[in-house]
Amino acid sequence: MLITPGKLLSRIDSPEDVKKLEQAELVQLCDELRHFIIDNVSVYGGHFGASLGVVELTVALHYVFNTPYDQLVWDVGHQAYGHKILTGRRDNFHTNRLYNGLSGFPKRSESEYDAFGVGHSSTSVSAALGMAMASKYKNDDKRQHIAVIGDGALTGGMAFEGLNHAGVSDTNVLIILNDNCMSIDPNVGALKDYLTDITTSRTYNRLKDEVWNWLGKLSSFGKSAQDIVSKVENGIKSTLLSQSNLFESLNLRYFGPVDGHDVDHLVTILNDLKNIKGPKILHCVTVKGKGYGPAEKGNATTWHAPGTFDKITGEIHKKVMDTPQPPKYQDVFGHTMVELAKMNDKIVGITPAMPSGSSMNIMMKEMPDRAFDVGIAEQHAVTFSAGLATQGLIPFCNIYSSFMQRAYDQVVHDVCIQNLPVNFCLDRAGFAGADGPTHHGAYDIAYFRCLPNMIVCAPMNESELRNLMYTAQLPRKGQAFSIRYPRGQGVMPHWRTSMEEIKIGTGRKIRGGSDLAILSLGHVGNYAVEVCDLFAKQNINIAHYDMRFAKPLDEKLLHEIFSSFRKVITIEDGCVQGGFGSAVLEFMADHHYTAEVKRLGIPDQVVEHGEQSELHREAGFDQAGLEKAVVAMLEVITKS
Ligand SMILES: Cc1ncc(C[n+]2csc(CCOP(=O)(O)OP(=O)(O)O)c2C)c(N)n1
Repeated sequence: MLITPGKLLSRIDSPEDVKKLEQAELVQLCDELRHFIIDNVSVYGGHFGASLGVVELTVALHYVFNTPYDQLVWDVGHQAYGHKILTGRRDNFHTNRLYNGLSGFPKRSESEYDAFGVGHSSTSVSAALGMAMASKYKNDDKRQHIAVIGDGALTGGMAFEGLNHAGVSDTNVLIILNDNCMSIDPNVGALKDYLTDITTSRTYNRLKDEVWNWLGKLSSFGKSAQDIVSKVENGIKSTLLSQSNLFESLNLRYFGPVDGHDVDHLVTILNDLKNIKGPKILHCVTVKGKGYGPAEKGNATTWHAPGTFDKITGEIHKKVMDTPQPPKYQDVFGHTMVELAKMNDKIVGITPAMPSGSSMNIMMKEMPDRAFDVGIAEQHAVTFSAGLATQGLIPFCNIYSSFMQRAYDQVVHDVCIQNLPVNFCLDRAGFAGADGPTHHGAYDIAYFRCLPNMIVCAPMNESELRNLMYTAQLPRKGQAFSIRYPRGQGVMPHWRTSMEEIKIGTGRKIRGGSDLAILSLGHVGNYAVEVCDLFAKQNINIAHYDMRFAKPLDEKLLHEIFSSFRKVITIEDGCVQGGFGSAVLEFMADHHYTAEVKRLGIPDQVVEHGEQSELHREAGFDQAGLEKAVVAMLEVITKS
């Protein structure tokens, strides 16, 4: 379906074209940009509310700053659709997030306007500061460096590490705080309350308005602008000694709060800020989903990334199925948490800012005292869980596999070295799909498998997930327990099975065979079930083992397998380097087995975005890839 841009937007092929417009025309451009985003996302899906909330900011930034010479860094990047559309990607925008199409996030290889690649949050201040420092080093004091960061992303510790450094850096960095009181779910924590306080503090804002009055005159004051601002600021600082501003305390000049939807005002302010040297922060108040009624009035979490919808009625399209469908793994996690927590009062749940994404919100609703959203703070989530475990509680810390990368040292230093029994549930393990490489959970088997005091497992279906969670809450002496499962649905429509213990480090034989053995880890084992059935019809007998644990390996089962088979295929939805297949090879080497082994998994390269099935196919471990691997091995058998 062809989506036609409005009259002004159709003429915008780059920010140069935005600059050619009269300032008075920007309101219309914003309107057209907003509608273009609504038209596209309603048909093709993607992130939604965040991009609508920064339409005016996006237009004002490209109107005022000289991108790509000036460096514009978006935090997380899910709000950069307007930026993409204004920077030469309008006509390709319908391919956003599709296989071989545009990335849903800024990406350096995609455009020179994407100053820094993103996907994970809270990196923008550090990245922009690095760029600003490089300009300082090169004696380029003309170049501007802008980080746009949301109030949610600001809860991430790394953002504070950046602010802490920026405050003493004497660099030309402008941090724009896009404050809409939302993360994906409502923003949490004391910082959120602080931002609300400074947004609503009358004394503070009255005095700040005086700064703005002065700033209005800046252009005519030319070089003395700096002095004027300093004088007014000093006045404010002494008056507000008892009410000091967090950002100013960190030595950043704080401006705002301003209405982030008044494009005219934003242009004036940004032009003025361009003339003020040094690190500074502009606090913009915006509304997530701005300009689209159902998103503004409805549930902002739903409209963060609603999928496709009817743009007239606001009705979100849902697939209607005739037969009961398997649930999403995340929902099995969420419901099972509540069931287990009712049985065991030591269980608590932790999520870093992903209550809806992980379905921890089910427990948060039923047991608000026992489930915690700690903000976008993976490192804190892990160490907080470690603290809970020292006191005998049983934490289930749910973190997407790719976000867990943030907290690796905490897992090593705070959990494993101290041998604390923390349970990790890694959602979105394997290919994440349309979010692409920043979100693929490719590495966790490899990065956890090498740690002492760490158990690594993956369920093949809903029932196994429940059993593994059940097992993880049983008393044990130390050891972290990591359970990884993919994005999306499992395979069991009737999934509320009774739970039972799975002995740690045991796999199961799903099917016997004689010609070849497939060893699977996790949900991709279901491909193996299909493949074995297929070959059985041709009297080729392939054995299949659902190994369940990458660590500890089921050595008894492996001895059995390598004593019987000369041909083995391992399959996992994780990196082949250092993953489950590698663990099997290590076992073979340690025990002097020889066999031909083919490892299927995520190759040693950056795999881009697309449907999960497309990516499995590309990586060669979907059903067809597995079939191919079997055929290749059996042909060898026939020849020999
Ligand atoms: C390290 C990390 N953890 C979690 C996420 C998932 N995530 C994506 S957007 C988002 C909320 C960001 O909130 P905010 O910065 O306020 O932007 P808004 O969507 O409100 O515009 C979260 C938690 C992420 N991208 N990176």
